[in-house]
Amino acid sequence: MSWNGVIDAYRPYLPIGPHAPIVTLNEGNTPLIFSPKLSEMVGVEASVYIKNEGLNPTGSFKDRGMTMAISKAVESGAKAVICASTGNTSASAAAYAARAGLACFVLLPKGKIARGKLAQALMCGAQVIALRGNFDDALRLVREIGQEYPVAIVNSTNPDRLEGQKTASFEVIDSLGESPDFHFLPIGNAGNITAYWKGYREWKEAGRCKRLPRMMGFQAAGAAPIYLDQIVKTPDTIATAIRIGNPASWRQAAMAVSQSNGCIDIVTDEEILAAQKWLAMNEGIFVEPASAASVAGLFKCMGKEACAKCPLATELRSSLLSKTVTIVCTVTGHGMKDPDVVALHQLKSSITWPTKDRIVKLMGF
Ligand code: AN7
Repeated sequence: MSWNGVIDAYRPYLPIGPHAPIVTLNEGNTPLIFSPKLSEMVGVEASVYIKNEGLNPTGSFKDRGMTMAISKAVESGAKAVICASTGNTSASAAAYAARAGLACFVLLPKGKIARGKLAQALMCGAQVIALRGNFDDALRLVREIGQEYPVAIVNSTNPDRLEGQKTASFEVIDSLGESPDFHFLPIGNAGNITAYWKGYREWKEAGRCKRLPRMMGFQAAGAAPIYLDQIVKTPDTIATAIRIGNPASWRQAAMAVSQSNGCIDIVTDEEILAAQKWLAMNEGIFVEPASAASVAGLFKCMGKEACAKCPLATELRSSLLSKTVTIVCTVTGHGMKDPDVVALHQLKSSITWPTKDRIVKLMGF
């Protein structure tokens, strides 16, 4: 059966009428990949899966929400859309707006957008406005402009975005036949963890599962307002996608974590880069730094540095984990979006005057 995107798959559960025009790039239906190595590290009866959202049409989870936001914008007669972005939202908005024939304006923090994402937005014809300031400044301006001018805001402050993004939880439950025990996610503007929690609750109400997961959210140590419980004025992290100091869905994300008996914690840039490298080296899954925050979080929960409140660490310490446990880590964006961080890992070598002998010697033969 052909896959025609998340609205086609889940229309009865989305706030969109039967006759609304659908703008889709066949997003969603991303693989849930079993990781034998992570499973073994967690425990004998553990199953750890990676939900690879980097395999969406524009290479990030944003497409699930964007199909909803742009379809609804078309339905309402909008001619233009606008968003603030750390990169992925702009790439997704630009692609879906191009498909719909809408003008697309994106406000970005200057010099802090991964090169691949900027290339995507520019190639799809978005009008890119780079600002001195961070994402939070850009979002504030977008909200003001959206109130006064005829442009639809397609940030996750638009509830349609979160409605689309909740379909990732539907897919996880449909694949596993039940909710996982723990769901690990990176947190930036905090929309995605909010959307996942909504999706899990709705699929339980719809009778598709019996229980709910614990939501485990990870912020970069230099951009951790929810963890610190205060706005971070100058957020900083190598994971530019989550370089956010005042998340729009702050309250909802905190609620998702407390209602699910989960945890919010931080991971350092070093831990993020180590997890990114580990995933690529051990599972062949190349993700962007922000995405690796979920896996870095799982490593942290398994280690001595786990925060005192961490429910997984508590279970691991009291060796409750002789029972089966299922863990899902969402990786949110593709590694090719941010080629510059790869330069941090050195090339093995380069050969100025190549000969077969020199090459095989380098190969260790
Ligand atoms: C790869 O593109 O905010 O907590 O403007 O690109 O729902 O914000 C991106 C966020 C995680 C955080 N991983 O998700 C934007 C933007 C990746 C991301 C997040 C983002 P939210």
